[in-house]
Amino acid sequence: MLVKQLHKHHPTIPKNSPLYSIYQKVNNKERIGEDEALTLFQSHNILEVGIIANLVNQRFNQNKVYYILNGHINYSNVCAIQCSFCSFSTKRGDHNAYEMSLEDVKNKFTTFNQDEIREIHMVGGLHPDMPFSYYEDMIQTIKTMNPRVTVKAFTAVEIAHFADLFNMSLEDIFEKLGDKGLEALPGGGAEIFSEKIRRKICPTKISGDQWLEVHRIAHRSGIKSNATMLFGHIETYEDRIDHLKRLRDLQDQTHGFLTFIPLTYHPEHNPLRSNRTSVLDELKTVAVSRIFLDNFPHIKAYWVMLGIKVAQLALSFGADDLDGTVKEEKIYHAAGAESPQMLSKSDLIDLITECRKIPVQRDSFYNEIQS
Ligand code: V47
Ligand code: SF4
Repeated sequence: MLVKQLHKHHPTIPKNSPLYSIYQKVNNKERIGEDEALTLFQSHNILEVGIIANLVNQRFNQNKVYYILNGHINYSNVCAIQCSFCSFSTKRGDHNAYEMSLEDVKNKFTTFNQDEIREIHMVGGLHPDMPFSYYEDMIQTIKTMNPRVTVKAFTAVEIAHFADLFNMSLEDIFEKLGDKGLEALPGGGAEIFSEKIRRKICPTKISGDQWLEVHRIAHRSGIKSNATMLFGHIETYEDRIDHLKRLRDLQDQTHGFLTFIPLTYHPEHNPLRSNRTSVLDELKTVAVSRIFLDNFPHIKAYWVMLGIKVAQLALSFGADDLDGTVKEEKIYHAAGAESPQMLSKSDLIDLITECRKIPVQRDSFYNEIQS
């Protein structure tokens, strides 16, 4: 009887809690401001922050948790710039530098289960001199081999690099890559938009405003995208909130973002700093993102980055998506992620049902796939 009652009524926050007014606001479907986001970040009451995040998540996704059968292809780790948090990039000629030929991409793609796979996540470093046709051909090859697969490829940083290198407008790039079958952009390269922090961690990368501009043009060209935030290094709470605010503002204008993915900084094999942030900070960041980004339908708990157990916990703190099978991801594993190289479909279903949530297989655009 008691259990039944607990399930019927969502948990609430006591009237004397410092978070009560924010709780009420969110409960009334009002948008919270930057000051309120700071109050949430500064709160030590992680459970109350989670209760508020759950209000928003329930509104969007009820008890569903999404997953996708996907694979990663990192076509090259050669990169023209060096970000201080990156353990993946190399300079051409380094002993571990690699470039996949079109044939290599084909072979890699055939290692994925062709009956199951729905999405390829394809990104790489900023390669100094591959021709534009290389990128077009990679997309076309995958689409020709398996038309059911969505190609989600190239971060805004790579797209801006192509514009620069091939002297093309962003519109032109999206038109040409779209013709070959590009359907979505992954959310990488956003890092933290704050100019001050960017100068320290990725001084030669495009600015935050340029990143947003690439996504704006993508959305205008009919290409949906994701957004990320790299946190837990040298940024402040204010920097995180500024980042979320700029994303929320763009989403108000375009509605082209599908999901937001907070990415915890991993410290191994890169020079930025030596330790990683706490699990509490990770959960709080998931929760505050869920509450603040009231125009993003989904928040992804990327299990490769959080680790499986924290990703499961994040499902009680506002996240509704675990990403997917993620076969052979390289960027996080280079930076010390201890998670496995891949999960199977039944692993994902088990992880979600263990949390008493409903597993839903999706495509890249969150259409449900009956399986
Ligand atoms: O932009 C690089 C991050 C991102 C480290 O769109 C690091 O569905 C932590 O964007 N520690 C790429 N993070 C990954 C990414 C992504 C992942 C999963 C799904 C989607 C999606 C996008 O990885 C980079 C950078 O922010 N990164 N090095 C590191 N040491
Ligand atoms: Fe290059 Fe991307 Fe690594 Fe920066 S994060 S060094 S742009 S691969």
